[in-house]
Amino acid sequence: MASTLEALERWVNEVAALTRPAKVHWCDGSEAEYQSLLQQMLADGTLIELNQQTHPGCYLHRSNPKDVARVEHLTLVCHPTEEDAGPNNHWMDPAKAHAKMDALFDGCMEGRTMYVIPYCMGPIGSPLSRCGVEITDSPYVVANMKIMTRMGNAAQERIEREGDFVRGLHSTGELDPERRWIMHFPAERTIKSYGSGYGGNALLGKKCHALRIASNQARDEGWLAEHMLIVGIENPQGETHYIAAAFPSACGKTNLAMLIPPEGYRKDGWKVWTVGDDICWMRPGADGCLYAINPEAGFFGVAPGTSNDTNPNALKSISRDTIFTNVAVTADNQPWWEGLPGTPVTDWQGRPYDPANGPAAHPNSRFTVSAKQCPTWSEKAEDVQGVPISAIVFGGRRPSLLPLVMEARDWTHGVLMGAAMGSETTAAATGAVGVLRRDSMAMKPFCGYHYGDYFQHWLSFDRPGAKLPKVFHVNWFRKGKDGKFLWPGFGENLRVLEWMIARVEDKARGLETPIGILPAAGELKLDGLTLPPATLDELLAVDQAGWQAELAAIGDYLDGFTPRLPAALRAEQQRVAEA
Ligand code: GTP
Ligand code: SPV
Ligand code: MN
Repeated sequence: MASTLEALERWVNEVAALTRPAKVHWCDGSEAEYQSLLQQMLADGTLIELNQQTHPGCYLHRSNPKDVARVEHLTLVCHPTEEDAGPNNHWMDPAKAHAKMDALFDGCMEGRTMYVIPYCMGPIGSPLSRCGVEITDSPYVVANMKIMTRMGNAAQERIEREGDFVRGLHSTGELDPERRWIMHFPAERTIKSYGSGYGGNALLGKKCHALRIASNQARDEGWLAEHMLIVGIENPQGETHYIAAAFPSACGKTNLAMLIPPEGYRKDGWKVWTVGDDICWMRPGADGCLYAINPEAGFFGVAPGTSNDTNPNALKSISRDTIFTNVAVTADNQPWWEGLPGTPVTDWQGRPYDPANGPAAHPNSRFTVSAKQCPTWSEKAEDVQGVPISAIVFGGRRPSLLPLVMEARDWTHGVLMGAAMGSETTAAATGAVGVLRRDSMAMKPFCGYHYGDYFQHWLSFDRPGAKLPKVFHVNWFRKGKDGKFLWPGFGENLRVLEWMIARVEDKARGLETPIGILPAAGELKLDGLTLPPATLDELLAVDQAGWQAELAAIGDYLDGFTPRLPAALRAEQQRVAEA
């Protein structure tokens, strides 16, 4: 359709008139284009070559030290009406926000190249996919978008066919935290981001489009855009169940998505398939089941803690053709972070490593890598129909109270479990780390509209003919009195997933408790694991007094979304509190 191309060209021209670049480059997504961007960034110091013998095609980017994470206080959702943004978002009047942003963009690309990146979130041929165009002055952003999305000609052709795309405008600006804003205009399907080059702030296909804007599209069109991994668990009979799990930032999605089964399970023939590690779009199919796609094509994963003990699949994925951001390097120029063997000599800021300066790698240092490099990458990630979801899992960092696993008795109870989620904050966003906060469905920083409406949207999937997944809540992060994690986590988490699958298949009875269904005695398979029985008891205990207080706090939290809080959700909280 010529008219779509015209609309796209008109917008690109408008942006160029405002930002006044020396050159405009339309990205075709080719390998040659990627290589030439790498060369240019190596020449100007944006990228530093890493050891090409041990890490072919791997490069390091050191960001501005004041630009290392998402900035939630500078991230706004500008609905025409403030109410629609909800108490879960920061808001500004759209006209005011546009004026503020356009003043920043005025002439900001002078003397530089403006890149136009057409991209598709999801397989090019999938009806569940959605497209966007990001305009940026950052070659680092272009290179990352090339890895993280289906970018270039194929996406542009789909856009021209479909006639619809999300507009994203980005400039790194001066990287001044005082002149930094990430603005969303859901009604216009538009994003404007200025002053940061960091992942979630700058790779607009990711959180800005695939969650904040897409959550609005999803509500209008009857689907869900979620901060979830998607993993396939294949049993020894060759049957695969797909599980979608929402954990807040830096709380274990990448790790669970790439899990390696414990030895006994491997011997028995269990396999794990990675479909996605951060974002999941799902919608009901004709058979009433929820079908999910991963809109991304790569991983933008947390580096620290990634090791052969915790996540060997991630480590294998990033042994070549990877962009590292804010990691340390060793004497022989290999990337390094806390959790890896070896010794750092240069820290993430390029200084000689000195423990007095803190960790060698930034706690939110990351790798960007094509998903295809993951040894457990699933063919189903390219399936245009998506994968059927058997179970939805919520979880967070909860040092106490929350059991290792519990199952919701029905969908409404499951929505309550998701809405009630809490977690300790992490380095993925600027601000204090380790502070417990509510993070409903792991979407607090990403839900692009009022949480009350969002909870109602979730509840609305429970309708005649629906075959909804079972809903669970997990907690890998319970700590003992010594401050250490009670549960070994990582690969051992498969034991918990196996119980969930047994529940889905009606092969485990479970134990009804006031807070939900827990594994009955003996139902969690622990063979080959040295876990003291007292520890297991602690992990599965229901502390009545603690839960009374928790449920009261959940009630208060939910009341914060009045008058848009669904009455059914408040009633469900009361039901559980009185159970
Ligand atoms: P985002 O990309 O920020 O959305 O994060 P993510 O949810 O994908 O987090 P990721 O899997 O990268 O985990 C981040 C941190 O959690 C790392 O430091 C991991 O080592 C730690 N972690 C992951 N799984 C487990 C687990 O089962 N147990 C424990 N104790 N730590 C875990
Ligand atoms: C997160 O913070 O949840 C991430 C990294 O996955 S970012 O893309 O920066 O949002
Ligand atoms: Mn994330």
